[in-house]
Amino acid sequence: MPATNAPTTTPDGIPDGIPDCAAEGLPFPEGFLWGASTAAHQIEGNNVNSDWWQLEHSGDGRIAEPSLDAADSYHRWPEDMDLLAQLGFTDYRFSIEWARIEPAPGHFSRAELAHYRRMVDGALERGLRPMVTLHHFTLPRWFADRGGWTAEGAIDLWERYVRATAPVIGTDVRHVCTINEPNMIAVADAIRKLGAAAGETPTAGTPLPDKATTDALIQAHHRATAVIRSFSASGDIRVGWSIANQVYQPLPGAEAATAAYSHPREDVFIEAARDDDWIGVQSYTRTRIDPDGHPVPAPAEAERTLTGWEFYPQALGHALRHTARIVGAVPLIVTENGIATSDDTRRIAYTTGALQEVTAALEDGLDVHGYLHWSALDNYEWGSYKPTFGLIEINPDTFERTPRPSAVWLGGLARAGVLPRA
Ligand code: IFM
Repeated sequence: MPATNAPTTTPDGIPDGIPDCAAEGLPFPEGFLWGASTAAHQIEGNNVNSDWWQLEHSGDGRIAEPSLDAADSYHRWPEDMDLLAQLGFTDYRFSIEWARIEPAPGHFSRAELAHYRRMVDGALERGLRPMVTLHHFTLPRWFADRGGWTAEGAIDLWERYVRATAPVIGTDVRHVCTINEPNMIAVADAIRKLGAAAGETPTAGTPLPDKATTDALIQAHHRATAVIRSFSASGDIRVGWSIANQVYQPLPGAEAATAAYSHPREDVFIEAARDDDWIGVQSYTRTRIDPDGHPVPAPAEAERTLTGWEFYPQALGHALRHTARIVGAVPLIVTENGIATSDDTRRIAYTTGALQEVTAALEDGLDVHGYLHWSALDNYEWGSYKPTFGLIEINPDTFERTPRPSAVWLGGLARAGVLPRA
């Protein structure tokens, strides 16, 4: 299934200016996942039955721009998968959309389940191993309207949805991510409650996640894990979830304050993964904490990305080691890591630094099973299209896909089967 604009470049023929670190690299461990990630609402378009669509059109000014057609991947997913496979990637993480599958309580769309099953088959046919996320931030409107995760009966309703996804997952999806960044979902709930109470939202650091949402999400994850393991008993499905690692770093004398800051915001979610088959590590930047337990802004001279985050690729090494310390023997997979930039040479520089951290972690004996870059495509960054995270550029008018040099470079590493060393 050739895509017309796919680069045919191999590591031997990479264009000028793209570093080739394959020569001195560390060979991937057997079965290493090498891929890119996306999420349904951010790329599909017209997710009209979701709570996010409702928020985007509420007219209350909280959202800068609506998602509308996004990258039209609902229709163009074959093209996206063609490109990723041709670039050299071996794994593709995408999410399936609860709001499409169950647009009204208890009404499951056979057409949407078939749509997502076609995506799983499409990935497998192209030699891409699918990693399927069941919930990536967006909820069906009806579920949000009845109170979301902490409403009575919410976990049973979630379980009913997870059971309904059995035909999509089958026995041939290897990795299932139950919930993406549950810690950020609990933070968002806390902000919503604060906003409702005080008429405003906090601006500094990571707000304390809502405790009731935290507990509900951990329960939801454990429930989903049991269900998926039961319907895949004859297969080799590995279930986990992905945590947003903010890389809390103590300033001198702030070790205890940092540990206290980190626990409810991150560690409690990592602890909940101790019986999982893998845990997803998602890291972008760092947050330094002072001895009073307050986050300290990055220095004024620090390079910042289009999201305003400090350019700090070393964050991934900290995130992997922090996660491993808490979770124990559970395998680690980097399920997101990347940079919003309009300068693709900075994307390559950032990703090189991050991959060198993965190499160092492996050499130190950490059990890292994969690296999936965020993101495969430019996408809807929760309120704005301005922060471009994509290895593949999207023309917002024509939806034309153009792989950036970083995509060719990263795919080249996949083909060479190596990770760069520092
Ligand atoms: O775009 C998000 C994604 O949905 C979850 N992890 C962080 C990304 C960048 O902000």
